[in-house]
Amino acid sequence: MIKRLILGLAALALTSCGMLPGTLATQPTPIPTLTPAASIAQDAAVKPAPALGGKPSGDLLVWIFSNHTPPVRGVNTFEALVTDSQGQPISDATVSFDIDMTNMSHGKNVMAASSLGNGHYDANVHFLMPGPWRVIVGVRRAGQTSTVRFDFMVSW
Ligand SMILES: [Cu+2]
Repeated sequence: MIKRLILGLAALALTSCGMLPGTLATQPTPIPTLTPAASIAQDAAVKPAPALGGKPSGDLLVWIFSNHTPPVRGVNTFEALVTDSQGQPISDATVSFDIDMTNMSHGKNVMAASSLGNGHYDANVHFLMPGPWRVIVGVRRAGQTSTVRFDFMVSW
């Protein structure tokens, strides 16, 4: 019964996008590999896994990692690393992951990330379909919110 319901929801999700899996002809693009700053590379807590890339936002630097490379349809664990411009971890922020497809909208889907300490924050994110997605990482700190966007392909 539960399985039936889940399958029904999946079919509904696909239908609501107006796309069937077979019509997704987009070739997955490689996800940029993180080239960490020397100070960050020395941080043993940083996972050696390939990342979705690192980007500046104001005086912050934000990296995003996934436990799947590339991310896959279904549940993935995303981890953000937030540092200052010198690579020092920022551990007192409130971090969120706002995900959606870039070629269609699946509505608002924002996950609050948990702090792992040493500038790391993680949350499980759920991708309904393969194809082009983006995550907007929100970093709230001292009353100010910075956002950093990463675009990537989700595979089957
Ligand atoms: Cu979709």
